[in-house]
Amino acid sequence: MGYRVVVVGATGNVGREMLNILAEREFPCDEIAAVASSRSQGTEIEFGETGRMLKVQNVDNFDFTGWDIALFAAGSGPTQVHAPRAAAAGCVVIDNSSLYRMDPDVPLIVPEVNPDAIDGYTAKNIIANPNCSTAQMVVALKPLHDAAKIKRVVVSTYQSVSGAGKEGMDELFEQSRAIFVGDPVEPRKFTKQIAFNVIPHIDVFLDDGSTKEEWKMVAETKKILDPKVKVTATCVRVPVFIGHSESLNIEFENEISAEEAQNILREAPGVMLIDKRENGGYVTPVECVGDFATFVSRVREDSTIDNGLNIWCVSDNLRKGAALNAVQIAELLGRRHLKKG
Ligand code: 11C
Repeated sequence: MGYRVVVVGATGNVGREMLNILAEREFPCDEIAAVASSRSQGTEIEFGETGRMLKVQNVDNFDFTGWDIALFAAGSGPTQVHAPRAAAAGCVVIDNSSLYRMDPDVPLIVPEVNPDAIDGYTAKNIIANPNCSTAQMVVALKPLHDAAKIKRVVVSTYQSVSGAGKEGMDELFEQSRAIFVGDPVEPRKFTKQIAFNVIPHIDVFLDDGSTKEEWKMVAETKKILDPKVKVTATCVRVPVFIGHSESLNIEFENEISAEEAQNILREAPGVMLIDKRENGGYVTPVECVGDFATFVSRVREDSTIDNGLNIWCVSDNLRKGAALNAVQIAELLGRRHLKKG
């Protein structure tokens, strides 16, 4: 016997990946519902590559009673309305929006990092999924933190346009085409030209001059990994369709060599170390698309500080950064709490 699973926001970038990953990982679904806004009602969407077509249902009148798990990829507005409704109906919500992440009664989970925290989900029947740039970073940091205790991380991100949804991907495509044919370039979703450019601005500005994306990396890392770890971030949008990259400078309390770090990362859950120190011996975003792993390359010592390392980290932001992590949370929930069969 399996689960009755709902995907809310099923027609978006992340919702589609949720359906793909549920199918790929053979999540035990007895029944699956694809749910979205009224605009998509009645359209059909494939359940992964199973050939099974799902008719999209309208979230406004979807009854969550009797459903076990709802994976939400609907954005904060609709989530605010429908996630509490689903949770009150007894359906456990796994939410990809930022709405509940810092709520003390809602666990914020990356299964490779803080699986035990999931036990607190019963307070609200809601579990939060972190921001994509945080998720891949904490997967890479966790085994190193366990080995040598991290004091501080300086991270610079190179984030793909799919983090801004399908509109972001369309904008990169259309601007690239416009530049080739000599048409004018008109930024819409992004604040400046994204094609053949980089933009040091993701999400809204905060009073201290940082952006909300940068704040999320700081606050979410503390909640997931360790409140004592200090993080300072600069988040940058780059003209890549899928795959976020990060350069991490890490300062440890205890000594750790690059070779020790490589050996630890080689065995770490969720991490794939590709670090050959030769031309092409590292991973770039185009190579990580469709994969489950957080790839780590360029592990080296930082001789300008005591106990410092630099690493390069790349992952599919729609997968580990969103849909995969949500499905892994559902798997963890099944193993620990919602046992079936
Ligand atoms: C981006 N990281 O790349 C964002 C997208 O809080 O879940 C995800 C925003 C979030 O634009």
